[in-house]
Amino acid sequence: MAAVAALGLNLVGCKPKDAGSAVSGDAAEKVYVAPGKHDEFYNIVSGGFNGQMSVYGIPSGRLLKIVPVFSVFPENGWGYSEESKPMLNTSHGEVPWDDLHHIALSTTNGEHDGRWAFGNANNTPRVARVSLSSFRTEEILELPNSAGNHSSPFITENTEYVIAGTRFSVPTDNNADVPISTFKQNFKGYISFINVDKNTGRMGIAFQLKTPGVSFDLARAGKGKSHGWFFFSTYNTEQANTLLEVNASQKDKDFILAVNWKKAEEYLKQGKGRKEPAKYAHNLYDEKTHTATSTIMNEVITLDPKECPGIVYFIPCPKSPHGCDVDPTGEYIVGSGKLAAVIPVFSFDKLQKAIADKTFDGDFDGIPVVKYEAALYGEVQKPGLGPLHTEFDGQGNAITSFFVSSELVKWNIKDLKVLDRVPTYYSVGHLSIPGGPTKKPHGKYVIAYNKITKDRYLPTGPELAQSAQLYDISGDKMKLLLDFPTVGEPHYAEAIPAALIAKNSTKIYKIEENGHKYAAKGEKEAKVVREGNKVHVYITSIRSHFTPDNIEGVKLGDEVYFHVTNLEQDWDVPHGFAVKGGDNAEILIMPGETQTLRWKPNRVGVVPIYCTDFCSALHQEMQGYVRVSPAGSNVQLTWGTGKNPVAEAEKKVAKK
Ligand code: K7E
Ligand code: CUA
Repeated sequence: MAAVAALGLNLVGCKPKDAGSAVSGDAAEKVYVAPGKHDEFYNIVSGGFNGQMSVYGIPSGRLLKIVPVFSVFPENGWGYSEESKPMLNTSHGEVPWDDLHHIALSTTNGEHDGRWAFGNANNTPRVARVSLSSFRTEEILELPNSAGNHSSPFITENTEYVIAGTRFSVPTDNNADVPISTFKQNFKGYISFINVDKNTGRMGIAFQLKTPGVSFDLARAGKGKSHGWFFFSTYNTEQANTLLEVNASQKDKDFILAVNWKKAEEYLKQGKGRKEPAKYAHNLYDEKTHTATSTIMNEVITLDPKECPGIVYFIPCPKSPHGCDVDPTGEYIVGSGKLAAVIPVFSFDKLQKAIADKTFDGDFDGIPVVKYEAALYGEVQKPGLGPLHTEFDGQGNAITSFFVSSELVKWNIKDLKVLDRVPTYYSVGHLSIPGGPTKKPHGKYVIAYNKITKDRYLPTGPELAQSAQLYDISGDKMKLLLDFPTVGEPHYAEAIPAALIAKNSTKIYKIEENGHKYAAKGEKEAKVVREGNKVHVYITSIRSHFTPDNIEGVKLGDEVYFHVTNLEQDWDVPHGFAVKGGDNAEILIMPGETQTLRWKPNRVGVVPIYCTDFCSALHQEMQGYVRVSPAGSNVQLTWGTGKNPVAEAEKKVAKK
């Protein structure tokens, strides 16, 4: 137990000595973005336990948007509207929440192309793709044979693949009822290779690599000379299934797993893949029908490296590695052992030579282990305590985050010398340099995503906002410029020049292209249709009224579907829609779009509906009524907008 206590103490972050130190005099000027001016970078930030992505401007730190991904978001109806519900479907049914840790922005030739942001669901394993034009989640793909999708999503140079490694090794889905104590025999670590369509971004699981049962933590693709390879940090190579805090920290070294995915592709072509039954959801949002669909898939192709020599190798890495990062040239692979005293830097060339010469140190569960020294380029000595993640500035330097000693440390990749260190407030997790994981980092800033906030802001009860910190890295010394609070608990984030994204932003959806089954593309198409106990309301919104805004003939026991089409064709004119007593949320309808709110009235009366988004001077007038009558009542189904709409509609009905 003494060991546990000692370890526990060690891992709690400590406060840097000069906590609260002043920023340099010109800091304010460097982060000041004048009113009406735009930021230089978009910062796409993971939401951690809120399951969302958020978008900030850098250098101002201003929050621009929250993009719901894996979690329901009542603010705009994500997960509440009928159209978006299928996005949260999984093989377990609807899962309304997840834990999003990592962002991967799509690249072409290893450089940001500004098309998509990928994010991982850590709890119920899924990968999402968010459009950087509409800032909406377009696709969510569930991953079978996985548990705790932490080593995810990471992308190859041309976004050929998004990969996702399982954090928990688990028994294969179709042989799952085994004793936990049979970990070593039955538990496997699966890595999913998800292919991404060049034009549409559409994802699919190309294959899964079935590896020995270890925990995958993080990963990076090779680039340049190492394009075609992938590197994963692993821990729990002790293969413990209980008290991992102690039992997974026994070995002096864990592993980095090097995967030659080009070679895996060759084996697949030779038919070495095995089709295995698997159940997982594939959810797609269609911008034309404004509707998501969820398809349950039944099969996945697996590759067993034991049957495919030459695709995977283990490299020893001290100790409990967390981050595994590849420098812009693709030559250097940086491991960050949370419990290690050094930062090991591996050489891709040396790794290739060691593989060719078979400079191995035996094997681990049938996979060759390359000798540590044979793959090692060198070690950064005395870098700090608890290294977690490394990013690159594009000037030949790396910056590593240290959780325990609560600092960012800049070091030179070639000579492995520490150049500079700055404290973080407090206990930094991930860090992000704009373009840091790409072949051409944009540099200029580093942002620290801190795990502990304490006294940095006005106190807000037991829970404080997480804190991000922006540093200028354009000179020799890193300089703190700004603290800004964040939503959720950010882990990784990426920043990308605004110029790559802003010009492509979606402004409206063309009403004539609206392919929604229940769209009313003009007020003339507005109507109410009864199908048994289902009542479909085709309702339009335009400043500042709904058509229809008076509806009678709804009865207790009915299920009402308000299909709201926003007829506006102007940027930034969404309308909202809410109904009193509704058991879900509001919906927010973008110009040209149709969204549906389901409502099951549970009492007799006249129920108000209204627009929730302040859309015009007469926004407050944008409202209506629905009359709910007892089941079996003979009130006619009538509707309208205008002068006594219901009375007029009744007259028409009477004439027929
Ligand atoms: Cu927070 Cu990337 Cu989940 Cu490190 S991980 S900090
Ligand atoms: Cu429409 Cu307020």
